[in-house]
Amino acid sequence: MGLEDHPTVKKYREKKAEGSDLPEPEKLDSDWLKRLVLNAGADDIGLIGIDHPGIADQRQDILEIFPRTKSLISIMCRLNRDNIRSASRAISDLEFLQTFEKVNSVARAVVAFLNEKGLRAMNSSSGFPMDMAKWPGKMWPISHKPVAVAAGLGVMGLNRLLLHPRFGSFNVLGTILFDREVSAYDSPLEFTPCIDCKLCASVCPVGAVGADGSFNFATCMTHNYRDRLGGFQDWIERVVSSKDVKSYRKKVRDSETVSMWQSLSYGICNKSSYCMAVCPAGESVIGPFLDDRKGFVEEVVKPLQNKTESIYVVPGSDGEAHVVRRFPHKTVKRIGNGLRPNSAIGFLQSLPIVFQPHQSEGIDATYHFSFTGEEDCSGTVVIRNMTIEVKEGLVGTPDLHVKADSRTWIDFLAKEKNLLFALLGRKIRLKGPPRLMKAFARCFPS
Ligand code: B12
Repeated sequence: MGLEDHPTVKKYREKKAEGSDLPEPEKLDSDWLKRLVLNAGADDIGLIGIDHPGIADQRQDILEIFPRTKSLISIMCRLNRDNIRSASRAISDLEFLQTFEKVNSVARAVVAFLNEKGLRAMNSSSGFPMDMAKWPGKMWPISHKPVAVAAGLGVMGLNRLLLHPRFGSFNVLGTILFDREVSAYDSPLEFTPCIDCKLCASVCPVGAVGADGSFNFATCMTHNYRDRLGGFQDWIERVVSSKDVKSYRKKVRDSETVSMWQSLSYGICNKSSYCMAVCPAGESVIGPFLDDRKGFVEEVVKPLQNKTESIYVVPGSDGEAHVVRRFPHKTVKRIGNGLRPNSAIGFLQSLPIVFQPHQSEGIDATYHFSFTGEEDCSGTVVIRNMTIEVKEGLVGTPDLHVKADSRTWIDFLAKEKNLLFALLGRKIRLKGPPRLMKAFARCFPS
């Protein structure tokens, strides 16, 4: 049988001759597309083109996973807010898990429909799975928030969440990529739904959300993600380093072991999402806050602030200092967060993420790093006024110059090699006062 006689090929040729039942013009009708996505179960949607400046920094990543991308559909599903506000993690996590799943199924159904109509489209996960081989770097193929902002679904608030004009922060996002332009794209919202009440900053147990607009990624992740990613890594290392059952139980309480089991078996659970829970932004959310602010704080904010619970922090981090100062009734649990670089370039890139501003108080120094051996790269780190700046190459005059064999440096960061021995063996060399090295280490506790 020749290829042209094969039943699949014959069917394809017949269908192609019939033409598609989609609206024919090259550009898809945006109203038709929006109706399709809303009917599939989304609560709101926005459309942007691949060349939108708001996603310029992730354009390459997107085209790598789907080179045909011409347009992006930003999808939003709302979360039931009383669930998210509950002090019971079980109630809140159930809502997250189901809504993440909902976004994924809506996106999947839309992609299947578009495929059926002869279009090429692809959906990425709203949360997990991610590309774990890229850990500890950017493992998510698409950053949904910037896509949603560009597509007019909302604006990022002080809590760093996308605030929808109607549903506020109570939403989960997803993105679909597809291979056609549309008749009309959306524009960003002209105002921010954030009312700058700072309740998110007041409730965050680890102080990750700063009232000044700062956000401490590592601190948020260490607590929230105790039962996943780097938190799981730390747990495994506790298991391995325990010499017997008794010593394991000293490190990990029974409730923590079963919590890990739940996250692994049922679905990912969070230790906090309080910054979302207390947010009064959004037309359909703001009422109770405006009508009785004190009552709102009593009902929604106080139970989360007053809750007695374990808070997971890296020793010496801003998070630890925050719990001790602001929430002395909560129990500090000192852990590792698994955020250790596996390359010299990764080390330089990760610094802004793991930087602990308050630990850097009083430091005003420029550091040069020159790596040789397996990797040949260099970078400049400026720590000043409790901020950090990382530049490629050696820029300006350093107060301390660190020259290191890249492998030795990575092993040292992973606590597998001793600094003193590395200095004696000249695998790591310092030019400048060693106290600056100590000061540097203080800013990046691990
Ligand atoms: C990484 C991530 C996190 C990180 C960093 C959070 C952040 N604000 O960026 C952590 C672990 C802290 C986190 C926590 C939470 N997250 Co989250 N998270 C993501 C993820 C995967 C990408 C975030 C992102 O795009 N950031 C914004 C852009 C602008 O940042 P970026 O340039 O990509 O990278 C920056 C950071 O991400 C960071 N970074 C870069 N590389 C790495 C590597 C690591 C390991 C870390 C920690 C950080 C980091 O530094 C960069 C420079 O600023 C998205 C899912 C997705 N695929 O988009 C969900 C997402 C942002 N998260 C979401 C949610 C719900 C949460 C939590 C509420 C979960 C919970 N219950 O605890 C908290 C809220 C914390 C908060 N207030 O922001 C929702 C937000 C929905 C909304 N309304 O905005 C999203 C969109 C998932 C979804 N599908 O809906 N999250």
